[in-house]
Amino acid sequence: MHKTLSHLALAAAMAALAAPASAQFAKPEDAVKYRQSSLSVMGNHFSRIGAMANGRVPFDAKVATDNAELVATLSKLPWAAFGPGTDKVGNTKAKPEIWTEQAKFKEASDKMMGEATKLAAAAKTGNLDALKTAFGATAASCKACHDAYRAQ
Ligand code: ASC
Repeated sequence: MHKTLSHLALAAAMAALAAPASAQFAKPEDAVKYRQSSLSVMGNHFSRIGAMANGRVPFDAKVATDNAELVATLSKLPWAAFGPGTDKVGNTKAKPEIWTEQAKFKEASDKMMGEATKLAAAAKTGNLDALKTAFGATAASCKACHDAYRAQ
């Protein structure tokens, strides 16, 4: 019995993972809200690291690491919410190029996730110069995507 139940649970979990990303949102508006929210929370934690990198608040490696790990985790979230049919919804600033240049958009998002992972590693070293360098590279990857794919 337990074995059957756990098989069912596993099958359900696998079906959920295999489902197209768009199927995870009841409405296109929900996808837009999700991607805007995850990017907003990510930006909040990123800016706390920026405050240290720019000398506005004292460098604390533990705080920087906690925030950078959140950024690295959050950086994985927005992309599944840029599914088909979510291009002209509500107050989105997403440019049509996201859907016409999917390989390039993926490359840009992969770049940002990679830089965020490096930022967390840099924060952990406790070396402020390493943090500054990695913060700059991560910010550049945010900006590159905004410049190409976000309307003013
Ligand atoms: C931030 C934030 C962004 C990026 C970007 C970098 O702190 O919220 O979107 O940095 O402004 O240019």
